[in-house]
Amino acid sequence: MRLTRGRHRFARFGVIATAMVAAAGYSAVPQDAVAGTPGMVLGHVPMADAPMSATVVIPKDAQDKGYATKVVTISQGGTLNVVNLDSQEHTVTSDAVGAKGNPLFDKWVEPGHTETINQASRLAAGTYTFHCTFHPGSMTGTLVVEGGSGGGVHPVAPHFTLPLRLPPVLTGSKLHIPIKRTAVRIFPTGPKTTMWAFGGSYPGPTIERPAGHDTKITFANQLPRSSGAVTVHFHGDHHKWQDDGQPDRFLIRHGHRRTYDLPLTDHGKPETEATEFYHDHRMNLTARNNWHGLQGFFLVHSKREQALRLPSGEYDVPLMFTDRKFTSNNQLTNPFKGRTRSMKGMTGPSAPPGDGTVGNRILVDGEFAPHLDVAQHRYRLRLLNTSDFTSYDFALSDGRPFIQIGAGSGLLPHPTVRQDILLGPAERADVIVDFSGELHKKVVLESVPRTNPPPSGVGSPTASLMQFRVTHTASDHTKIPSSLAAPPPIHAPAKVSFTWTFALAGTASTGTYWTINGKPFNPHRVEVEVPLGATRTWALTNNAPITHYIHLHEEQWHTISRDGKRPPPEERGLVDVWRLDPGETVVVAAKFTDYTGVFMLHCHMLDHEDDGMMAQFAVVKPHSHELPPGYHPAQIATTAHGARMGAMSMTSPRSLPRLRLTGWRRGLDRFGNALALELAALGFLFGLRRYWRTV
Ligand SMILES: [Cu+2]
Repeated sequence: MRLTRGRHRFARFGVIATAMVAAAGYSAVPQDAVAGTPGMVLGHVPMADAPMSATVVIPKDAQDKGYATKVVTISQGGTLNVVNLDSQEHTVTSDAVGAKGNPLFDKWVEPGHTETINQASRLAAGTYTFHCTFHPGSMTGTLVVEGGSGGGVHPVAPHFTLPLRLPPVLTGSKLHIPIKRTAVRIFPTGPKTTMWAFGGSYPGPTIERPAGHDTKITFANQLPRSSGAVTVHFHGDHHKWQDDGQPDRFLIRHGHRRTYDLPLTDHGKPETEATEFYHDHRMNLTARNNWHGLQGFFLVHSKREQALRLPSGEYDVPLMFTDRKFTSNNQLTNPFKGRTRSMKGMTGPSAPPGDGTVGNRILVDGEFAPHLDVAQHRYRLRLLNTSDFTSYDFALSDGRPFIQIGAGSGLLPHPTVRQDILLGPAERADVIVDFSGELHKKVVLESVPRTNPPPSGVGSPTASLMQFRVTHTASDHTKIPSSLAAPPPIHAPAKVSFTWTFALAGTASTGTYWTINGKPFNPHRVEVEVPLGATRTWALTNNAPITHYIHLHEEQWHTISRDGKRPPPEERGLVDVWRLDPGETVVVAAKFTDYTGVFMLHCHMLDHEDDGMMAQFAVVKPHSHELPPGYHPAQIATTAHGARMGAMSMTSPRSLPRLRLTGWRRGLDRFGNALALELAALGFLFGLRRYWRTV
């Protein structure tokens, strides 16, 4: 996207880069694979003539075009510079990493700036691939360091020192989980990392419950007062709107507690089995609160799943992947501090699209580069990406495939064979990996660059994430059935009744910001109402210049089509997050059962969500347009901008042409609306007081 305001220096700190197998990002020169790379002229550069200084040029529209300098050569000890001629920030970040997993060089460069990459001067002779951490799909290049005495900094392959530490498991029907600061062992050496944690662990305890069994979870906010109120969303679950982790209502304030009631049923039947997760959803602060650690697994098990004889127990392993950036003392950096202190108006709805809370270390279940000792047995791995921003394209180092059996909110109808699996923030994939016949082998789970991303589509970093060590034998009574579990049938209307459009609004002169249907998020506004019991077909369209991952709350959703075609096999189960590359449209459907109330949809790249790419729909009693107190329909949006954009973008049958009101009439109209809102807010407060007394 275009960054049209100049004050973004705090908006993007980090870098995605990665812990990589050294060989993936580095080789000693000369090297055939590198010489064969398009644009490389290694053979034409006489070794003795390698320049003492060279510059990587980032051109205008680099996100689409890549670096202007695809290959750059310096003598060992020479100077490497970078010039950014684009209007966005970019980085030059090595794929290869050092002893602690940091990229060997990593330079962030603002629009219009020139920087020197000092770390490049210390490198050993060799060939180093690099990428932009914000655009790893489209921006890649190669640095060749020539000559020298053989000394210098070399890449280090990850040692996978720490054994994988699974979070504690909670299975009770009434759970109590404090939310507090805790010290987490993320790296094998050095201090532990202070995080905000559910239940004192990161990830939080894995909640495992049978579908159809009511579950009450009480969270107590014991974080420092300065952390503010939090709110917990059960991602993928179906429950009352009060228990949905509303961004600015039903909060858990400092020193208080709140009980969430999850019946785990849908229309009187047990919910589908699913790999869900729970995480904070606080308005404008979701990225911050998740970065600090408020994330955990929620696994729902079903009877039909048990009958399938899939790997279970110790052979069912939830794996949460997420990137973070650390200080030299192993503490989380705070990319949000600068934003909230000195960027007033630069966060929240209508903030400029400063996307990219990214890290340079990828954690697996809260550890950097762990290993897991496995048996010669089939394993069910539940892959979940909880990064604020980054996507990963998962693959196994020995080239074996994943057998994907589930996605998002449930099992797939049939297993599907995947060589690699791209998951954006909040996406899940349940896969089976078979380690039989592999005794004493080591297999690395990697992130690989996304194959042929569409123009401006999201890419993925190269990284070694964790290692499986096949250490022992075990008899295996599991199987991979040819049929798994079809999603419950749905009679979706053929006609799309509402379209959600994700885009930028504004102009270069006024500044741009993220929108849904032309408007930034307003927690009081409801875009569309759905009568309880109705089934609706909606379209999700990405008109923005980059990929978004769109999440719909509350129901478990069917994907009807992707770009006019039948969805791919991995989208034929129930899902709740869809990757939308630029220009893509996904048609989805759900039956709205059990609960009236207000629910969200948003981009799950959490900076986008916090910066306004969020909206709400309401489930209402049939033949009623009654919204809970404190909400109003989009038609009476009170800001001039909201009204204008709302009128332009509504495609609901309910949306009426806006009346051209005269000045005094408009004033009266606004006064009326304001009064209605005040009264509604009062009613809401009284309701809330009553509610609080009852809990
Ligand atoms: Cu987004």
